[in-house]
Amino acid sequence: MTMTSAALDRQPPAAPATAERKRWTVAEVQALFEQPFFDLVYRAQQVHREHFDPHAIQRSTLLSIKTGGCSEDCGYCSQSARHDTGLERERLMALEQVLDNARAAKARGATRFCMGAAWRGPKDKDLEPVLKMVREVKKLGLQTCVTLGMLKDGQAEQLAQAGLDYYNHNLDTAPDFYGQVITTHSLQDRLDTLDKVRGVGINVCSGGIVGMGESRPQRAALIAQLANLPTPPESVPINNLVQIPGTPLAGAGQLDPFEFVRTIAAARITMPRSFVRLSAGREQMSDELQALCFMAGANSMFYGERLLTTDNPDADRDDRLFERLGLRAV
Ligand code: SAM
Ligand code: DTB
Ligand code: SF4
Repeated sequence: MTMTSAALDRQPPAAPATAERKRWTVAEVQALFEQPFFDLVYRAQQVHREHFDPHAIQRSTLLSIKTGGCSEDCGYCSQSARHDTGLERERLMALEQVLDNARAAKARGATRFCMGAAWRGPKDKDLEPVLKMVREVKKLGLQTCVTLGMLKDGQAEQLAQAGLDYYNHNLDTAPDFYGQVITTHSLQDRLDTLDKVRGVGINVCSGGIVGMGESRPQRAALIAQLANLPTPPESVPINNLVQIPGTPLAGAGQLDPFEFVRTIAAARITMPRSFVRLSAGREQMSDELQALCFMAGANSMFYGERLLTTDNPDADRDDRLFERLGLRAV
């Protein structure tokens, strides 16, 4: 069967063989961050053009299928039961409502539909209805992604059998900052889940958050650990902290926006074949800042007016931005 060029655009690039791949030290990634801004962005744009069409941006739409009441204490998150954020808890969404959202996302032009649940990890009885959602969303002709927390033995296999395309599970931050943000599970727990996902052949979506009060070396360490995974993630979401009143991280100092662009550039250079996603925080960014992120190698975004519990730019605003920049959705 021959593939159309549109279908080819949607294929994740083949992961490079480990033998050819460079291992990045934190110092090397830090040295990237320390380059003059234009040198860094220029290099990132060169690397980007070697591997991708610089005008093509992948678009995923998010839906929170189970909101709030999470047992974990992630310091940034509106959905932790331990933070008083005023968020109303919701049970697992009914299949038909999920499908209505998926149809609307497809009609708007998204190619991937990401379903997020505020769980430490799914119980086996929780997984069954999610498997059904994956199968039914796929039938609409969308790629599927879920983010359900930590997986137990056997659960990744079930997701693979349902035909899941991507599993999102972020490393979130540097190993030596992790304990200041999250205490109810460890970074190793997260790495174990990524191993399970990789082991069954599901594409890995893993990135992190910046703007949580981490240092530049810690941002470099986050990027280095993602780039040095046995196989780099096919998709790397870079989130700028959305400060949520009632969470421990509300009131963290604002990150210099150029430092956010530097983080995108470092991800692009160290993971040349991965889709780097300009993720949470776009609502608070100017169009000009987003354009710099695309120039620094971001080639994926969340599309649609809602992330999980917070706002994202309206699709109309994004469509106008694409037009002004000569970008096209894939
Ligand atoms: N419970 C699952 C988990 O923790 O993997 C899935 C949902 S969780 C909300 C997915 C990711 O969203 C987190 O790992 C984090 O990187 C990102 N995220 C959550 N809240 C955020 C915020 N306020 N600002 C930026 N990113 C955030
Ligand atoms: C990711 O890295 N970012 C998305 C997705 N993966 C699941 C979530 C962003 C959440 C932002 C805060 C909120 O809307 O609750
Ligand atoms: Fe729960 Fe995920 Fe939020 Fe952590 S990030 S509190 S695991 S929903």
